[in-house]
Amino acid sequence: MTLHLAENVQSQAATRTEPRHAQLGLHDEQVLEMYWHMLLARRLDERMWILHRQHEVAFHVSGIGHEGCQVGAAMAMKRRHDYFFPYYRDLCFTLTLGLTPRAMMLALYGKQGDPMSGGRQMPSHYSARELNIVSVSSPVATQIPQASGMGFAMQYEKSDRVVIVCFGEGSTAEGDFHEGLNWAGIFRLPVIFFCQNNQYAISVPIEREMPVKNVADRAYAYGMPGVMFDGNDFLESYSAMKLAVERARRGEGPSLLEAKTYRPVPHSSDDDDRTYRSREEVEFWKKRDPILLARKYCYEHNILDENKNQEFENRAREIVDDANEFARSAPYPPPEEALNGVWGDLPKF
Ligand SMILES: Cc1ncc(C[n+]2csc(CCOP(=O)(O)OP(=O)(O)O)c2C)c(N)n1
Ligand SMILES: [Mg+2]
Repeated sequence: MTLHLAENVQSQAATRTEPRHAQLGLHDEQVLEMYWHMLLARRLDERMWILHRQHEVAFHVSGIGHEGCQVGAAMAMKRRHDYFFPYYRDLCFTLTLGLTPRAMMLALYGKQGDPMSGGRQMPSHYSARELNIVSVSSPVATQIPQASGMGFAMQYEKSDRVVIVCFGEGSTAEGDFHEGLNWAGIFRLPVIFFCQNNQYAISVPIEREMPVKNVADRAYAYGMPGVMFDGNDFLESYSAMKLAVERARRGEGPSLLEAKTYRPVPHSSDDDDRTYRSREEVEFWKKRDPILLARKYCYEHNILDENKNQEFENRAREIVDDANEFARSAPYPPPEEALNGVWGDLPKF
C-alpha cells in the first residue's frame, strides 16, 4: 500500500488546533535545532561550492535543497545508537547526526586529519565510526544491501537498533536496491529505506529512470509500506520517519520512504545542469526552498524572529570560517602512508 503522508496528516490536523510540531511531540527548541542544522548545512555547502570555483578543492557534491527531508529524518532517529548508511548528498543528515564542519572540510580538502579516510576518499563520502555512520562507497546503491545486512545483524542480536539507508531515486534502478529490499521484506528487518527523490539522476529525468510514477509504489513488491511525502517540508519528513522508526523498533519490519524534493544546483561541481533542464523549472523549485519554508514556519509560530535568525547567520559564518581555515592550513597526508588502511600487512613491492 502506498500512502501519501500529507493526506493522512491533514485529515488529522483538521480536528486539532495545536501547531504541527506540537502534534508531533516536538518542542519549540527542537524545531529551532532543526532549523539551525539546516541553515548551518546550507552555509557550509555554499562555501564548499565557492572553494571549488576558487580552485581550492577538487570536487563537491551538494546537498542543497535536500536539507528539509534530511534534518527531519535525522531527528527521528536515536543518534549514536541506530545505524546510518548515508549517501553523498547527506551533508545536513550527517551534520545533524553529529559530524563536525571541521571533519567535513578536512575531507573536502583531502587533508591528513580527515577522520573519514585520512584524505583518501572522495569528498562527501561521510562516515564516523563513533556515530555509527557507515562508510559510503561511490557505486550508487551498494549501501542498500549492506544496510539490510546490518538490519539482519540487529535482528539476530535482538537489539532495538534501527538501520536507515539513504539513496536517490535513480539508485532504485540498480539491482542492489531490489535485492536489499527483497531480503529486508522477507525477514522483516528493522531497516528504513529512505529515498530522496530529486527527480534527476545527473542529467536523466525520472521518466527515463523508472516505469512507475513513485518510488514508494515499488514497496508493494517487497511486502512493506511505501510512504511518500513533501521532502521540502521538514516536519513531514520527521513525521514519516518517526512512524517508520517506531514500526521498525516494534519488530514490525521495514518501510520504504520517498521524499519528493529537488536539487536546485548542478549534480556535482563537474556538472552543467543548463544542458538538460530549463531555468524556469529551477526557479520554480527555488521558491519552495526547504529553508525558506522552515523559516516561515518558525516565524509564524514565534519560534524564531529576525534578530535570532541574524544571530544564527553570524554563528554559522563563524563556524564555516573556522572549519575552512582549520582544514586549509592542515597538512596533506604523507605519500608514504598512501596504502595505510588498504592492506593488513603491507606487501613488498
Ligand atoms: C553503479 C553506478 N553507476 C553510475 C554511477 C555514476 N553516478 C553517480 S551519482 C549518479 C546519479 C544517481 O542519481 P540518484 O540516485 O537519483 O541520486 P541523486 O544524485 O540524484 O541524489 C550516477 C549515475 C555510479 N556512481 N555508480
Ligand atoms: Mg536523483
